[in-house]
Amino acid sequence: MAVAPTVYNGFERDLLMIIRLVLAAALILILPLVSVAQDLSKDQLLAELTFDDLDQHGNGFIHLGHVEEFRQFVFGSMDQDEDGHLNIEEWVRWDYGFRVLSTELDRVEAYETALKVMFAVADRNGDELVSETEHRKNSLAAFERADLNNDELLTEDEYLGGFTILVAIRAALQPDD
Ligand SMILES: [Ca+2]
Ligand SMILES: [Ca+2]
Ligand SMILES: [Ca+2]
Repeated sequence: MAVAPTVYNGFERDLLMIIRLVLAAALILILPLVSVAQDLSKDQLLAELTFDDLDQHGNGFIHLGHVEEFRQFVFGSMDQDEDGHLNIEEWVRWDYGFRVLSTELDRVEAYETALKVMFAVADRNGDELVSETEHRKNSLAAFERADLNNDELLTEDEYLGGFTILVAIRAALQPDD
């Protein structure tokens, strides 16, 4: 079976992971620990950070091409054993910085549950693996759902408000009350 080539090597993967963790840690240190759930929360900031990563030209819009490029990077980075599929362990273990945040907010269980639900959604054929094709379809579906005016661009509002993967993670980080 052909395994999709990945342009990122292990070092780059690790580096990205480290950068994420450092950024997340920096956010946690900078912001006051009180009133995390209110007003401009850390997860909001982290979400905006992902938008800025995707908005490569800094013009306030994300193209599907940007999302696909980033998705390929994420897939390669998640697929630790490089077998071309994501299993649930690889899926849950991967972190963009939100795990650090979930620990900080004492929401690890909710965060992991959200990830497992997303895995089940992405695994369309139910073989307990997410193939690259499934991963791509999942990402495309999230893009289309978020693109409220169907102009094939996501504004920051569309992305933060409607990109399912992000919305689910952020919801999991909110306190129950
Ligand atoms: Ca794998
Ligand atoms: Ca599958
Ligand atoms: Ca749009």
